[in-house]
Amino acid sequence: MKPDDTLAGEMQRRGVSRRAFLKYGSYIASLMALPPSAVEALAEGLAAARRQSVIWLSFQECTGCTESLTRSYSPTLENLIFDFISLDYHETLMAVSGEAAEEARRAAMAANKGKYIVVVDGSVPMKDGGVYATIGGKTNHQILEDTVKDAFAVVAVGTCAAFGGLPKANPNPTGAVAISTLVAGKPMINISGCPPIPEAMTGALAYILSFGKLPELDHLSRPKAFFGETIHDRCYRRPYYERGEFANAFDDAGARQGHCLFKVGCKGPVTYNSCATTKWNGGVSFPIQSGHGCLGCSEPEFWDQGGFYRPLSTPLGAMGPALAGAALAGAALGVGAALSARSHQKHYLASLDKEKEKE
Ligand code: FSX
Repeated sequence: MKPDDTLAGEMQRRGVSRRAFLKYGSYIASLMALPPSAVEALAEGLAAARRQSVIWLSFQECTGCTESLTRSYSPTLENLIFDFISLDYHETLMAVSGEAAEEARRAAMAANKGKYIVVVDGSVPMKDGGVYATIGGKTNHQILEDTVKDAFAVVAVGTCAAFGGLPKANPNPTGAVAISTLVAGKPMINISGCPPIPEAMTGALAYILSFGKLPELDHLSRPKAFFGETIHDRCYRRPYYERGEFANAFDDAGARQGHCLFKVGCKGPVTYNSCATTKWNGGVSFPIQSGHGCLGCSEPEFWDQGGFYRPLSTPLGAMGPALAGAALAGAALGVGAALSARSHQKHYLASLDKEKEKE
C-alpha cells in the first residue's frame, strides 16, 4: 500500500465496496452510540483517513490483549483496518527482532514525529530502578518515555496498562504502575479489560482516525461509548435479579434455569464495560451468557477486590418489599441502574474496608 492511500481506496482494492466501507463506519458509530449527525461524519472521516503510524509497546502483561485483537472475528473489517494502520513496531506481531526491531521503532518515530499513536499494553515496573523488565538493555520506563515524547496520543490497552492489573496485584513485587502515572501532557485513553473487547480497541482507534481527537471519556479516561454503563445495566439476566431469582451454586436449579449470578459472585453491577451488548467472538456470547459471573476485569484493583466468587452485597431482590419497591420505582424512572450500581459499589467497598480493619 502506498503511504498516501486512503482507507476507502485500500479497501476498494481488496474488493470491499465504498458502500460496504461506509456501512462499516456506520456500524462503528452505532457501537459508540454517536448521534445521527456524527454517523456520516465518522464514516466519511474514516474513508478519507490516511495511513496512521502506530507503535505498540508491550511491557508487563500476558499478551492476552494482543491475542484478543488478533482473535477478533475473522475476516472482518476490524482486521483489515489494522492492515491499513501502519503497525510499525509490535514485538509479538513483527517479523524482525533484536536491533532491527528497535531500528524500526526509531525510524517510525523520526518519520512520523508528532503524528504517531503509541499503544501500550502491560504495566511498568518501577521498583529497583525498573530492572524487572528490560528490552535491549533499556527499562520499560526508559522505552516508554523515549517513545511517547513525540507521539500524537497514547492508548493504554488492557487493565495492566490502564490500572496496573495483574502485575500490580498485591504484593506487587515489581512496583508495577499504570501508564497514566508516567505520561504527562499527551492525549491519553484507557481501554481496560483483561483482555479488552477487540471492538473497543478498533472503535476507539477508528474514532481517533476519523476525527483527529479522542472520543468522550469517563472519569477513568475510558471511552464512554464502551464503558458508559455497567454490565448489569444491560444484562439479559437482569429481570431475574429484579424478581429476586438467583443461582446459589453453579450446579443448582437456579443456575440451570439461567437465573441471576449475583450470589455466586457476579461483579456486573459495579463493572463498566460493554460485554453484555458488544459481546465476544463476533457477538457470539459473553461470560454471563456462558454461565459464569462477571469478574470485573475492566475495573481498577479487580484482582485484589475480595474474590471472584464472593457476592457483592445484599441484592435488591432480597431487600424486602419496601426497599425493593423503591428501587424498582427508581428503575421505572430510568435511574435504577445507576443507583443500584452505586449502592452496590458503596456497600461492597465498605465491607472490604471492615475486613481489612479486622486483619
Ligand atoms: Fe494484562 Fe494484556 Fe490481562 Fe493479559 O497485554 S490486561 S494480563 S489479558 O495481556 O495486559
